[in-house]
Amino acid sequence: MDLNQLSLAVQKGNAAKVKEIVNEALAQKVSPSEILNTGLIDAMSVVGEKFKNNEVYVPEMLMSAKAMNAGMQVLEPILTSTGVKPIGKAVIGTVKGDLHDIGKNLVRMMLKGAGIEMYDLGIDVTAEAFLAKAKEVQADLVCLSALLTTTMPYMESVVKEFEKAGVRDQFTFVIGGAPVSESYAKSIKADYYADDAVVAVDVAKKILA
Ligand code: B1M
Repeated sequence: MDLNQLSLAVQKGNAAKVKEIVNEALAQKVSPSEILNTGLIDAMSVVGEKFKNNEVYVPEMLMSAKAMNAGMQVLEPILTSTGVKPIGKAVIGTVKGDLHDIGKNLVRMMLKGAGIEMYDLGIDVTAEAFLAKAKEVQADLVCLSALLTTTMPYMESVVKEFEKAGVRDQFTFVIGGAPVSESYAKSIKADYYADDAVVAVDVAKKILA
């Protein structure tokens, strides 16, 4: 199956076509990870590159994001299906000021698939909201996502909020997102950095083992 057609449908923001091709690919036994990586995620990189070069603008990026989400919705039941008993709890969200949620949703789905009970706070999440939810559900992990260099510093505000409340040591922070790095995680005293959703699962399993 030619997943290039899927990538093109995401790039064009054609959600209906994306759904159709993902269903078709699954019926032809193409693996969900190949559909995700080759068809969906790569398309967003192309869109990002075009945006950088002023070949597409915010409305087109938004259409592509909607199309990508349509594809992910089809894959979600497969990615999150797990027969195992929950191994822990995690709160996840995209930090304040940041509206990007595709990567965060992907991390949520994969962690859920790994048997972690997920509490998704969505986008534009304040430090106070992370703290309140983490305490309420007695989370093991607090997972922060940021896609902008301008919102990444807010991750430190979240860690500081937990310090201020005197509960920092009760939670393990995992952070990620395109501009984030291992050294940045260290610099803000987050516990772990995960490069992508697959690494996030490895990291979470290691923590909860
Ligand atoms: Co925006 N955007 N965007 N955007 N957008 C980027 C991020 C950008 C790199 C594009 C570019 O210039 N090439 C650029 C950021 C530049 C920078 O800061 N250095 C950018 C910009 C500038 C902007 C605006 C400022 C544009 C404007 O208004 N002028 C604006 C900001 C809005 C805001 O947030 N306040 C904006 C808006 C948008 C849309 C709303 C239109 C839309 C998002 C819609 C949505 O998410 N529902 C959008 C999109 C779609 C993108 C690109 C094209 C795609 C992002 C994406 O979904 N990638 C993006 C370009 C790019 O990434 N190449 C771009 C696919 C996704 C699977 O990858 O999110 O990286 P990603 O997630 C990965 C890893 O990062 C990691 O795992 C995921 C899976 O492997 N990961 C984690 C993520 N979170 C993690 C958490 C973890 C662990 C791993 O642990 C907890």
